[in-house]
Amino acid sequence: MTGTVVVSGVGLWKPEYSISNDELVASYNAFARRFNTENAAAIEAGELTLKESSSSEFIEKASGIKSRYVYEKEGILDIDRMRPRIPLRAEDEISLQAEMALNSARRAMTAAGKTGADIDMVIVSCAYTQRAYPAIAIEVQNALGIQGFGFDMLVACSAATFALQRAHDAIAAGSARCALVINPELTTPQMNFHDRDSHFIFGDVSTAVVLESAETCTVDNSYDILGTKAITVFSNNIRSNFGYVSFAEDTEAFGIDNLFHQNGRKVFKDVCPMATEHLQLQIAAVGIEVADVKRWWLHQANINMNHLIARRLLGHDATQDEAPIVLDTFANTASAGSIIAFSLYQDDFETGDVGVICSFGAGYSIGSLVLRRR
Ligand code: CO8
Repeated sequence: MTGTVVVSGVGLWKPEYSISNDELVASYNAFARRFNTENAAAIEAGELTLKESSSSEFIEKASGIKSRYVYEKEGILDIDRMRPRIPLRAEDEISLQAEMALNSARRAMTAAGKTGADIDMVIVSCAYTQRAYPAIAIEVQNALGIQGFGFDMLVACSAATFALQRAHDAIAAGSARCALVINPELTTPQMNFHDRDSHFIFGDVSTAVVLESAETCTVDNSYDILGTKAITVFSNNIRSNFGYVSFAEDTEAFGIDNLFHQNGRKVFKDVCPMATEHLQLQIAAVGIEVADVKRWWLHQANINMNHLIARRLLGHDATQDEAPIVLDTFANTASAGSIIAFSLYQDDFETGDVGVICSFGAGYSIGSLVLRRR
């Protein structure tokens, strides 16, 4: 390929159900009350710890989250279950994650004016895939009638930006013509809804982006990719230990220790300066200044993190136009957050306007793309 790689379409799909903080807290507190009553003697003897109440006010103040979309609601709120109830699908049915992926992929393809025949690379990239193989990406490829290749990749919260960089590089190198990058983030099955510290954090969603050579792009609403950057630095502060080796370790594959857990305070302190520095270097690397950037489509984990990072970059508190917040209604959707922000906050972009997509999270991992409206 010669010339620039462009983003020519974005698609967003959200589930039908949403859970408000009040609904989630009512369920958790009913569970905690029952636990405390049933275990009163053990708590009194110091053998078990009393479960404190959760609160909507804490959740909104500490995270900015007011509600979250979820694939299934009743199982999460049922205190005898506290996890989504998802019917098993047969091997000859489309898998749930592929279905979510297709919902957003078709929207991105429509936006880019592409059919399956135009695409030759599919990456499904997210925090978890529901199975190891065949890849969800190959299932999606098959459903869309795409010739070429597909694969899955996992980079937690940076899965989208890292996959966009992979797609960019493949198109730039000529090993792909047009790529579909999809982030079906089905987070709720990996959450511990019994854990007051984290029961409110995540939501389900799927996003997708089409990338191609500028030479083949046929739509007006498209973006030149001016630069991409990905970094990782090892940290144990955000972990999910679920994995196939549990079977051989004789540990409980679905045990509480294997679900998502984190030291949120430490993550906050470590990641904010890393993300700020990453963005400053990235902007400098493409030869522009912070003031040249119209919009920062930041990862959506915590409103206070986004405010802090934006303030350090801009020197003032960011407006919703400068660094839009979508986590109030979506919560943390792992890698999809910055893509949701990009999808919902770009209609006012004019030719030459520059925006930056940036993710930060587990690993640690930070990824970014600088985009200029064509
Ligand atoms: N209700 C009421 N009080 C609470 C609650 C609650 N639900 N939870 C905690 N508290 C209490 C605590 O007990 C504590 O009380 P005390 O002061 O008496 O000890 C007090 O509130 C303060 O607790 P924290 O210090 O923990 O509160 P923070 O202000 O730090 O807020 C946050 C907690 C919101 C978690 C915050 O630290 C945060 O958002 N940090 C950033 C985390 C982050 O970005 N993590 C990235 C995670 S995602 C990722 O990278 C990839 C994962 C992908 C997939 C996941 C699928 C499941």
